[in-house]
Amino acid sequence: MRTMKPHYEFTLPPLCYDYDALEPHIDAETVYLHHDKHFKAYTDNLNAVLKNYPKLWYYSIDELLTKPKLVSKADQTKLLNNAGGYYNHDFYFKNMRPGQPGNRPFGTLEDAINRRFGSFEAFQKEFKEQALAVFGSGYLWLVKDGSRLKLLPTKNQDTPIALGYTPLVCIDVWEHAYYLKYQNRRAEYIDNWFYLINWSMAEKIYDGLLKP
Ligand code: MN3
Repeated sequence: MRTMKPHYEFTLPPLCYDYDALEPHIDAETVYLHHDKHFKAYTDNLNAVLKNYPKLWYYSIDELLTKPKLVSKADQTKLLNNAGGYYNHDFYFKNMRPGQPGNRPFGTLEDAINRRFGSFEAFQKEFKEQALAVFGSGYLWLVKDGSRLKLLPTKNQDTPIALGYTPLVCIDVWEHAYYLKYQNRRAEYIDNWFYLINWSMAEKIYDGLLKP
Protein backbone atom coordinates (compact mmCIF):
# COMPACT_ATOMS: atom_id res chain seq x y z
CA MET A 1 0.00 0.00 0.00
CA ARG A 2 1.26 3.39 -0.97
CA THR A 3 1.16 5.98 1.78
CA MET A 4 -1.70 8.45 1.47
CA LYS A 5 0.54 11.45 1.86
CA PRO A 6 1.81 12.73 -1.50
CA HIS A 7 5.49 13.54 -1.99
CA TYR A 8 4.63 16.13 -4.63
CA GLU A 9 5.45 18.97 -4.58
CA PHE A 10 9.01 18.20 -3.61
CA THR A 11 10.54 20.93 -1.46
CA LEU A 12 14.17 21.96 -1.19
CA PRO A 13 15.55 20.19 1.91
CA PRO A 14 17.08 22.80 4.23
CA LEU A 15 20.82 22.69 4.86
CA CYS A 16 21.69 20.98 8.16
CA TYR A 17 24.30 23.71 8.86
CA ASP A 18 24.95 27.39 8.14
CA TYR A 19 26.23 28.48 4.72
CA ASP A 20 29.64 29.26 6.22
CA ALA A 21 29.85 26.11 8.37
CA LEU A 22 32.07 24.29 5.86
CA GLU A 23 34.67 27.09 5.73
CA PRO A 24 37.56 27.14 5.01
CA HIS A 25 37.18 23.91 3.01
CA ILE A 26 34.13 25.04 1.03
CA ASP A 27 33.28 28.74 1.04
CA ALA A 28 29.89 30.14 2.05
CA GLU A 29 29.11 31.58 -1.38
CA THR A 30 29.64 28.21 -3.08
CA VAL A 31 27.44 26.47 -0.51
CA TYR A 32 24.75 29.14 -0.96
CA LEU A 33 24.74 29.01 -4.78
CA HIS A 34 25.06 25.25 -4.92
CA HIS A 35 22.23 24.62 -2.47
CA ASP A 36 19.84 27.54 -2.99
CA LYS A 37 20.26 27.88 -6.76
CA HIS A 38 21.50 24.62 -8.34
CA PHE A 39 19.73 22.18 -6.01
CA LYS A 40 16.62 24.40 -6.05
CA ALA A 41 16.56 24.32 -9.87
CA TYR A 42 16.54 20.50 -9.88
CA THR A 43 13.72 20.57 -7.33
CA ASP A 44 11.65 23.03 -9.41
CA ASN A 45 12.30 21.15 -12.66
CA LEU A 46 11.36 17.83 -11.05
CA ASN A 47 8.06 19.35 -9.91
CA ALA A 48 7.48 20.74 -13.40
CA VAL A 49 7.73 17.22 -14.90
CA LEU A 50 5.55 15.66 -12.20
CA LYS A 51 2.86 18.32 -12.54
CA ASN A 52 1.41 16.45 -15.52
CA TYR A 53 1.38 13.05 -13.80
CA PRO A 54 -0.96 13.16 -10.74
CA LYS A 55 -0.60 9.40 -10.36
CA LEU A 56 3.10 9.86 -9.57
CA TRP A 57 2.52 12.39 -6.80
CA TYR A 58 2.57 9.55 -4.26
CA TYR A 59 5.88 8.13 -5.47
CA SER A 60 9.03 8.66 -3.43
CA ILE A 61 12.21 9.92 -5.08
CA ASP A 62 13.65 6.37 -4.98
CA GLU A 63 10.61 4.99 -6.78
CA LEU A 64 10.74 7.71 -9.43
CA LEU A 65 14.40 6.95 -10.07
CA THR A 66 13.91 3.23 -10.41
CA LYS A 67 10.70 3.43 -12.48
CA PRO A 68 11.29 6.14 -15.11
CA LYS A 69 9.04 4.35 -17.60
CA LEU A 70 6.02 5.63 -15.67
CA VAL A 71 6.29 8.85 -17.68
CA SER A 72 6.09 9.32 -21.44
CA LYS A 73 9.20 8.60 -23.44
CA ALA A 74 9.65 12.32 -24.10
CA ASP A 75 9.73 13.04 -20.34
CA GLN A 76 11.97 10.16 -19.18
CA THR A 77 15.31 11.95 -19.51
CA LYS A 78 13.89 15.08 -17.88
CA LEU A 79 12.55 12.99 -15.00
CA LEU A 80 15.81 11.06 -14.49
CA ASN A 81 18.01 14.17 -14.72
CA ASN A 82 15.97 16.17 -12.24
CA ALA A 83 14.99 13.39 -9.81
CA GLY A 84 18.68 12.39 -9.95
CA GLY A 85 19.80 15.96 -9.30
CA TYR A 86 17.42 16.10 -6.36
CA TYR A 87 18.55 12.78 -4.88
CA ASN A 88 22.28 13.37 -5.41
CA HIS A 89 22.31 16.88 -3.94
CA ASP A 90 20.21 15.84 -0.96
CA PHE A 91 22.76 13.11 -0.28
CA TYR A 92 25.81 15.30 -0.93
CA PHE A 93 24.79 18.09 1.46
CA LYS A 94 23.71 15.72 4.24
CA ASN A 95 26.93 13.76 3.74
CA MET A 96 28.99 16.77 4.86
CA ARG A 97 29.36 18.47 8.23
CA PRO A 98 31.68 21.14 9.66
CA GLY A 99 35.29 20.13 9.12
CA GLN A 100 37.26 18.29 11.73
CA PRO A 101 40.97 17.48 11.79
CA GLY A 102 41.62 13.75 11.65
CA ASN A 103 38.15 13.13 10.21
CA ARG A 104 37.91 9.38 9.56
CA PRO A 105 35.49 6.45 9.59
CA PHE A 106 34.94 4.34 12.67
CA GLY A 107 33.13 1.18 13.75
CA THR A 108 32.03 -1.52 11.33
CA LEU A 109 32.50 0.74 8.29
CA GLU A 110 36.12 1.43 9.23
CA ASP A 111 36.68 -2.34 9.47
CA ALA A 112 35.07 -2.85 6.05
CA ILE A 113 37.21 -0.07 4.50
CA ASN A 114 40.36 -1.64 5.96
CA ARG A 115 39.36 -5.05 4.60
CA ARG A 116 38.54 -3.72 1.13
CA PHE A 117 41.28 -1.08 0.64
CA GLY A 118 43.97 -2.12 3.11
CA SER A 119 43.80 1.08 5.18
CA PHE A 120 41.94 4.38 5.38
CA GLU A 121 44.93 6.12 3.79
CA ALA A 122 44.85 3.67 0.87
CA PHE A 123 41.09 4.29 0.52
CA GLN A 124 41.69 8.07 0.42
CA LYS A 125 44.34 7.70 -2.26
CA GLU A 126 42.16 5.52 -4.47
CA PHE A 127 39.08 7.68 -3.88
CA LYS A 128 40.99 10.81 -4.86
CA GLU A 129 42.41 9.22 -8.02
CA GLN A 130 38.97 8.10 -9.16
CA ALA A 131 37.32 11.43 -8.27
CA LEU A 132 39.98 13.20 -10.35
CA ALA A 133 39.33 10.79 -13.21
CA VAL A 134 35.59 11.57 -13.48
CA PHE A 135 35.51 13.18 -16.91
CA GLY A 136 33.24 16.22 -17.21
CA SER A 137 30.39 16.43 -14.71
CA GLY A 138 29.53 13.72 -12.24
CA TYR A 139 30.12 12.21 -8.83
CA LEU A 140 32.24 9.63 -7.13
CA TRP A 141 30.56 7.40 -4.56
CA LEU A 142 31.54 4.87 -1.97
CA VAL A 143 28.72 2.34 -2.19
CA LYS A 144 27.70 -0.96 -0.70
CA ASP A 145 27.31 -3.63 -3.35
CA GLY A 146 25.70 -6.49 -1.43
CA SER A 147 28.26 -7.09 1.29
CA ARG A 148 31.15 -5.49 -0.64
CA LEU A 149 32.36 -1.90 -0.74
CA LYS A 150 32.94 -0.34 -4.13
CA LEU A 151 33.94 3.01 -5.63
CA LEU A 152 31.39 4.07 -8.22
CA PRO A 153 31.77 7.00 -10.62
CA THR A 154 28.51 8.33 -12.06
CA LYS A 155 27.94 10.75 -14.93
CA ASN A 156 25.80 13.89 -14.87
CA GLN A 157 22.90 13.15 -12.51
CA ASP A 158 22.87 9.36 -12.71
CA THR A 159 22.33 7.78 -9.28
CA PRO A 160 23.69 4.69 -7.53
CA ILE A 161 20.21 3.63 -6.43
CA ALA A 162 19.02 3.32 -10.03
CA LEU A 163 21.92 0.86 -10.43
CA GLY A 164 20.96 -1.10 -7.31
CA TYR A 165 23.74 0.11 -4.98
CA THR A 166 23.47 1.61 -1.49
CA PRO A 167 25.38 4.93 -1.31
CA LEU A 168 27.51 5.64 1.78
CA VAL A 169 29.64 8.65 0.78
CA CYS A 170 29.62 10.98 -2.24
CA ILE A 171 31.52 13.89 -3.69
CA ASP A 172 29.99 16.17 -6.30
CA VAL A 173 32.73 16.97 -8.85
CA TRP A 174 30.61 19.17 -11.13
CA GLU A 175 32.57 22.42 -11.47
CA HIS A 176 29.77 24.35 -9.73
CA ALA A 177 30.73 22.48 -6.53
CA TYR A 178 34.20 24.05 -6.35
CA TYR A 179 34.94 26.55 -9.12
CA LEU A 180 34.55 29.81 -7.15
CA LYS A 181 37.22 28.91 -4.61
CA TYR A 182 39.37 26.37 -6.40
CA GLN A 183 38.86 27.24 -10.10
CA ASN A 184 40.26 24.25 -12.04
CA ARG A 185 42.02 22.73 -9.01
CA ARG A 186 39.73 19.76 -8.41
CA ALA A 187 42.47 17.92 -6.49
CA GLU A 188 42.59 20.66 -3.85
CA TYR A 189 38.79 20.59 -3.49
CA ILE A 190 38.90 16.80 -2.99
CA ASP A 191 41.66 17.09 -0.35
CA ASN A 192 39.56 19.66 1.52
CA TRP A 193 36.32 17.73 1.17
CA PHE A 194 37.86 14.79 3.09
CA TYR A 195 37.66 16.94 6.26
CA LEU A 196 33.90 17.33 5.78
CA ILE A 197 32.70 13.75 5.23
CA ASN A 198 29.88 12.88 7.61
CA TRP A 199 31.18 9.44 8.65
CA SER A 200 28.44 9.09 11.28
CA MET A 201 25.85 9.15 8.51
CA ALA A 202 27.85 6.68 6.38
CA GLU A 203 28.27 4.36 9.36
CA LYS A 204 24.53 4.41 10.11
CA ILE A 205 23.65 3.59 6.50
CA TYR A 206 26.28 0.85 6.44
CA ASP A 207 24.80 -0.70 9.60
CA GLY A 208 21.28 -0.50 8.14
CA LEU A 209 20.16 2.03 10.76
CA LEU A 210 19.52 4.82 8.27
CA LYS A 211 17.97 4.80 4.82
CA PRO A 212 20.23 6.60 2.34
MN1 MN3 B 1 26.04 19.89 -7.72
